[in-house]
Amino acid sequence: MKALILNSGLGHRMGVLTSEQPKCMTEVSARETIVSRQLRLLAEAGISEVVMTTGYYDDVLANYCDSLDLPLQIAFVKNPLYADTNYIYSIYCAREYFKDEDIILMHGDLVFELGVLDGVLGSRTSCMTVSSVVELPEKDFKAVVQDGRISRIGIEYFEQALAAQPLYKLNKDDWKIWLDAICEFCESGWRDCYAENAFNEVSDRCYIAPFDVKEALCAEIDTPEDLTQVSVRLREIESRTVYMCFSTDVIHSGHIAIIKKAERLGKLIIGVLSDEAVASYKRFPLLSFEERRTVMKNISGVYRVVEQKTLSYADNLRELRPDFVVHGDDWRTGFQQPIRDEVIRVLAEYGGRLVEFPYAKDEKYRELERQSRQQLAMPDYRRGRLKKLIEMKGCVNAIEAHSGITGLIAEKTTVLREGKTYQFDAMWLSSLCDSTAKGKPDIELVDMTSRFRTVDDIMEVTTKPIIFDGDTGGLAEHFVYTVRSLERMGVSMVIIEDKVGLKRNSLFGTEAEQTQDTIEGFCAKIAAGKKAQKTKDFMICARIESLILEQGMEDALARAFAYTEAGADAIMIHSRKADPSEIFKFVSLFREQDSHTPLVVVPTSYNTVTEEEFKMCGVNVIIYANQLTRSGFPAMQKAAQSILENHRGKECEELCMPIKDIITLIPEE
Ligand code: SPV
Ligand code: MG
Repeated sequence: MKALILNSGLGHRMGVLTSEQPKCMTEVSARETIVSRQLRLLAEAGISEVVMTTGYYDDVLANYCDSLDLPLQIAFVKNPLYADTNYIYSIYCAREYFKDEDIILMHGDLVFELGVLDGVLGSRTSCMTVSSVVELPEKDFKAVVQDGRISRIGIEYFEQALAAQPLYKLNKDDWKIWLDAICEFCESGWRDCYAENAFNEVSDRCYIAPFDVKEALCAEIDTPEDLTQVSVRLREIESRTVYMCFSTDVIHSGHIAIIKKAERLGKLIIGVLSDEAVASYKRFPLLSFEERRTVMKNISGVYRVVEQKTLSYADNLRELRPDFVVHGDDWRTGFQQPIRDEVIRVLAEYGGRLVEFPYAKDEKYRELERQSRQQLAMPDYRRGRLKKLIEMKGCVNAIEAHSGITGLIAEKTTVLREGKTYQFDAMWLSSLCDSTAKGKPDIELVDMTSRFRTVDDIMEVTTKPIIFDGDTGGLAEHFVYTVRSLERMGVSMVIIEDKVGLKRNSLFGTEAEQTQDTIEGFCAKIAAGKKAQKTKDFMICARIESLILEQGMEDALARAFAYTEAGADAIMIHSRKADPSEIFKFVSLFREQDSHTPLVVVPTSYNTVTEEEFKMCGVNVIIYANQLTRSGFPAMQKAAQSILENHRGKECEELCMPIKDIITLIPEE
């Protein structure tokens, strides 16, 4: 598509401003003239060829346009009769430059904002800019609109008319009809009228729709007063800001395309979602916040980058008050919908606007996301992530998983509440649940090979970090092999408990005979494990059974400090009381002497304490150790009973997950 710009006239009403140059070279801002702005916007919109008719000061204008160094090929066509004819004749002079193609036609004294040009260019039909909110001008163009199309254009029409500005997009067929009429006019000696007079003769065959710019800037500059008004509007337009939020760590062409569109609306401020917010709603970011911020800062067209700490835009919008928020239209449904609703509410507080562009659903972008997830599942990526999450969030949670399917539940369960998304941070590979799933008691009977098999099943279908319940760790000589195997597999942490002999589940407490290891013995096991490990990321957590075995707080604390001294990366304090006070007491006494070693709790019996309360008192890892197993098996028992009672499956159906949901939970690769 070519652009035709009409610049043959003098613009004598501009006074001294046009005494040495054509009107289009009048400055409209500190940086731009009318023509330089028109040409820049056309070039940015992807137009590469311009035909410009000239007359007065044609050399000055051509030299000036060349000096702008824009990626445009400009053909200058001088109207030799510029002093005595109107622009209908300038168009006639340029007629040979148009070969069966759509064009953009504009007067050289027209200043419009970008959205107007975008709208005109995006119109499928031929169109002319009009405004339904601007008062009908006495002496300027008006367009008569009938049945959704323009039937007349001229100064003299007031009935059924709208204020109109000479900016057109003309599809080739309409343009040909109009141009033929222009040629006929000029060849019959009608050279001093408007080109629109020729259009009025053929408007029944030449379909031009009105394009309503409403209050957007689209105005001709005829007088110094017009210039003042337009310059003020432009300053206001150029100070507009646009806000977009990005969580992505893989920038692709779809992101660049939407950034380019957003940037056309104003100075683009990008909100980069914090690591914590990304991890909570999507997946752990492959690139840290700092890296993502640097990438965004260096994308051309990005004016400023800020952090967005939550999925909710509200805080940033209230602080920055952008004129526009830009987003893909994908968030109109699904879990992002409440976030969108909130954005609309906050924008309404100060008159901002939401602009949505069609979401790029390209398969190659989905593939990129799939690859990122696969990368997160790889041992080297997965292993270190627990440490990073603890550093990032202060306190993380983990839920039990004992199979591929429970792993998927731990991986995919998401809850959105009050603009925040919640997911589990990690998975706990419980010895109790792994044994129970195999119908065996939790006494270290399920051997390591089988336990590793469970880890493998879970790892194959998930990406989240894994905390492995290592029971007692066995003999120190055996434990070193366990450490290496787990580390190699990509497990993040092993927790071993300070017991020896036949291990029974801790929740039996003193009902079952259990022997606690000596401090020296257990320290030696921790030290051997630490020595065996090959990477910095892997963590060995020492689990203290003193409170379970009623050995008292002092013993628990003495062990905690001895174990950290021996190299433990974290301490798990266990209790089977419903009252959490002994746990709080331990945590507070431990924190008096050690502010950094992560503390792990398993609140199975003291289940009234909230995560926030644990975090406040200094806990770093909260493990929901058996809830999936304990909730799953009764449901299965009920289903089995129902079938036996009813001798058929119908009654049990309502207890069952629909097959469709199973299929979505387990996607085919
Ligand atoms: C497990 O889940 O296997 C544990 C935690 O070790 S507990 O059952 O509370 O001992
Ligand atoms: Mg266990």
